[in-house]
Amino acid sequence: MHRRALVRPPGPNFKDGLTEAALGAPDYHLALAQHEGYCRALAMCGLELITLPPDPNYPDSCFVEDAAVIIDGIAVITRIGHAARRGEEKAVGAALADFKQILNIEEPGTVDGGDVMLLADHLFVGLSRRTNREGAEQLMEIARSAGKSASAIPVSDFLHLKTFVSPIADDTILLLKDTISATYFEMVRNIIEVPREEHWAANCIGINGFAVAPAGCDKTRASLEKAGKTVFSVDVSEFQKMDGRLTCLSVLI
Ligand code: CIR
Repeated sequence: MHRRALVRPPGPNFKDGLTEAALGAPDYHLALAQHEGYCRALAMCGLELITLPPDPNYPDSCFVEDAAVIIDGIAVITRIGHAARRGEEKAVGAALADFKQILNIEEPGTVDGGDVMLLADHLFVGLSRRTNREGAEQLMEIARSAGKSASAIPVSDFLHLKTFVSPIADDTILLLKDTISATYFEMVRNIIEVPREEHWAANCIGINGFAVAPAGCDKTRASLEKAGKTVFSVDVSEFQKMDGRLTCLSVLI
C-alpha cells in the first residue's frame, strides 16, 4: 500500500534535457499543466504528494524516479547513469530521509530507477545504457538482504526496462508485445500485453487498485479495466518529447 508520492515539476529549462525522442521541443507551460494533471491523478489514487522545487541546474530533474528505488523501508539513492543528471539525487535523498533508511549505489555502479521494477517479493533490474552490471549487483544485493529475490534483464532497444514493462499490482505487469521473452517474467502471474501502437501505455502506474495510463491508449485502458482497475488517463505529451513516461515522474513511497 503506497501512501505518498514524491514529485518535482519541470523547470523553465526543461527543453534542455536529454532526449532521443525526435518529437520536437516541449512546451514548458503545457508541461507544467500536464504535471499538475498527473499530480491530481496520483491524489485520486489516494496518495499524499511531496513536491520538490524544480532545480534549474538539472533540466531532467522532474524525472525523479531515476534518482531513487524504494524497497520496503529502504530508499536506495542511485548513481544516475548519465553524468549530466548526476546530482539530481541529492534533493531526492534528503526528502526521502524523512521516511526511509537511506542506502546509496556506489561508484563505479550506475542505476536509473527507470530500470528497476519491484513486484511484491521480486526485484527486476534492467541492464541498459544507464544501469551497469556493478550498479545492478549492488541493488540486487540490497534487495536480497531485504528478503527479496532479484534478477537482471538485458535492455537493448529501449532507454530503460520500464520503457516496455511496468508493474500494475503485486502479481500483474504490462508488457509491450514482441519485446522480450516472457520467460524473464515467469514468476509473474498475470501479464497484460500492450499492442505496439500503444507503446506509451507499456508504462503505466498501478497503485492501491487504481491505474494511471497515458491518454489515447484505449485498448490498454480496456485491458486494465478488465483486470479490475479504476483507470485515470493523463496526457503527458510534453514529457514524452523528453523520453519521459508516467512512472518516471514520481517515486512511490
Ligand atoms: C533522460 O534521458 O534521462 C530523461 N530525458 C528521461 C528520463 C526518463 N526516465 C524514466 O523513464 N525513468
